[in-house]
Amino acid sequence: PYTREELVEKIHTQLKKPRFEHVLRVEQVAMELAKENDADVERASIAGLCHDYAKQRPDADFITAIKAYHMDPDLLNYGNAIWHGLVGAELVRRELLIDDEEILNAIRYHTTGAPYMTTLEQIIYMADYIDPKRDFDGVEQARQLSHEDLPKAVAYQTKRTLAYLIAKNAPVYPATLTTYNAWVPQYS
Ligand code: DGI
Ligand code: FE
Ligand code: FE
Ligand code: FE
Repeated sequence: PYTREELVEKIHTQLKKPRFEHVLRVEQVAMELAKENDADVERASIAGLCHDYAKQRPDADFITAIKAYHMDPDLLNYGNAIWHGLVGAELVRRELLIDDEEILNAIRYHTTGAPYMTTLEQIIYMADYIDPKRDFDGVEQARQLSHEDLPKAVAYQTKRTLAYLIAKNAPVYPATLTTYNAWVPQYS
């Protein structure tokens, strides 16, 4: 496996400066949340670093991967926002040689969430959302909940994201709705 330094170097070649710096901040937040929740800090570091690895890949790379790895063809109806996590995890597996399924799932589900998420998966989902440089209505509440009650924070983000997509008339990926149903009624 690659060391952290080797991963950072590889990720650096894939991302422009603002996105690379986002990834380093998400790593730090993820490590903090891991300490607070007795999760594996090293896995939180790796997943935080790798979560947006594929964010700046051309669409053609994702389309090729969806076909080559026989992924759900419905993915082809979406775009980078959905692909960089769900399909990006396959690129991370092959290009960064990461085979830890929990790290791969944390990357896979960091945008849409999933009906069942381990503590590490919840941590990456939230760390991405509360990146200290993010500034949007509700981010302070999301930060507070993330440090107090992780499942409540997951429910909060899921509800806010769905409301935001609907307000924009954006297409909602079905897994995003499944995440809503699994988390919002139970943890809000
Ligand atoms: O990659 P980041 O910008 O750090 O963050 P992210 O991977 O959480 O991506 C967030 C974007 O993805 C945000 O603009 C909302 C969008 N998104 C989340 N769920 C869906 C979605 N976009 C569509 N079209 N459909 C979804 O279900
Ligand atoms: Fe992302
Ligand atoms: Fe996110
Ligand atoms: Fe991100």
